[in-house]
Amino acid sequence: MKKNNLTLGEFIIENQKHYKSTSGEFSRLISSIKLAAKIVNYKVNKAGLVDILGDAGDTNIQGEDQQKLDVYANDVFMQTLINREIVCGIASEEEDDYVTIKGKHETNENKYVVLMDPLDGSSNIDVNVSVGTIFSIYKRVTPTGTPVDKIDFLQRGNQQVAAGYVVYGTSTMLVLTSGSGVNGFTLNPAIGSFYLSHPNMKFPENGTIYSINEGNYVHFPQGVKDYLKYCQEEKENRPYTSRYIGSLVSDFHRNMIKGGIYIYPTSTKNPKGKLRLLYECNPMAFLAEQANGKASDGYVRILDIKPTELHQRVPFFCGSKSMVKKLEEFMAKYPKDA
Ligand code: P6P
Repeated sequence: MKKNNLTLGEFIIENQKHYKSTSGEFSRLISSIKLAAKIVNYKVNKAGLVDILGDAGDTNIQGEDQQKLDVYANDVFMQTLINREIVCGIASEEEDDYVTIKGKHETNENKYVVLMDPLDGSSNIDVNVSVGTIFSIYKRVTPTGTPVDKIDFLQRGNQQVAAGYVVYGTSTMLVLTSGSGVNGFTLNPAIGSFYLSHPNMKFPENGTIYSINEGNYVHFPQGVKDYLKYCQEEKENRPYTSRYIGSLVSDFHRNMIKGGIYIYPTSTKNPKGKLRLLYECNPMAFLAEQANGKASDGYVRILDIKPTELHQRVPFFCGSKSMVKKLEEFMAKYPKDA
């Protein structure tokens, strides 16, 4: 069979050896994420047709209005993972605290925890712009059979066993790494299967696209302001192109294919940055590094940051290696809080 006709399921089986899991638990975990993605994809594509738009009348811990699809996507991923009894705990942007999942025997014998942003970029839903799901998978650090603890979720990103995203765009793709490169799978909605369409995805070393909300310019650190001026000057292969969708998964995906950098710095409105370390920055940073890219907070590698809180935020600079390195050079000229 030609490699690029592999379904996601077949790919997982073929690459079982990479998953350091002999019992097939990891394959079943990815399979449950795949199923949830298909269910959410169906709803996202129908959002304009049924009364599912608009606020659910609730707000999440971030104080953000919960769109009905946010709530729906969270429920689907949570239920799919719980029903299959594959993980011992889940943390989600839409849940105030982590959720412990006991097995049949009211114990926590499963060894994986999942952290997720079930529907990132949801403010784009009612303007018909791509949104995405982001997930991060760790092995628990507490012994199996004992209660799950916060330390199972507050692991450094360099401990992830897998990470990925689903982009619900012009086509729906699931992009996945388990530490041996990045592979993209495109959903064939007629069949309901994800097919390997983008094997071994890599960030181009250089890029000419920068993604940032320049509306916050006056609040940016001086190093970021200097970098933006560098991007915009008429010199060498500059000015670069500015592209910002306002959906991390979509901006990241385009930058990985074409080359580019995504920047969400600190600002007075977001003094620690806006993006969450555990279920946005760490999984995207794992994917970026596995695709020969780079991800930092402007000073240190994202994957080396020691988490202290489930919903903590960090500045996020991620994409083509040479572009992130150049931005870090500008940031290094000033004290950290300048
Ligand atoms: P802003 C969506 O809410 C999100 O978390 C990312 O997907 C996106 O890149 C960013 O925030 C957009 O934030 O402040 O530019 O609207």
